[in-house]
Amino acid sequence: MVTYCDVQDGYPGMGNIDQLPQFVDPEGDYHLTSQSPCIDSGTLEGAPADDMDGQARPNPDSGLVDIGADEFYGPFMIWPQVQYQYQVQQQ
Ligand SMILES: [Ca+2]
Ligand SMILES: [Ca+2]
Repeated sequence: MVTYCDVQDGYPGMGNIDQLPQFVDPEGDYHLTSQSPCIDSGTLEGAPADDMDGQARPNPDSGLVDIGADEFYGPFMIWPQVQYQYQVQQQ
């Protein structure tokens, strides 16, 4: 039974969507970006308490779970090296 998943070409099941997940890198970085339709489209039912980063879900606390292995916390909390580069460019 597939529910609350993002499936290419769609899939019957409650909560399933068929949209580009807007991964950071579809070739290997399956973190969600802020534009992802997966954000807050999932369900706590059957979802692990932590995402693949070890971050608690759902985020925000009273909010909804994101579809997929990642719970979106904002890019600067996920990738410290990106934040570092951003700060360097600002100087
Ligand atoms: Ca969320
Ligand atoms: Ca995450």
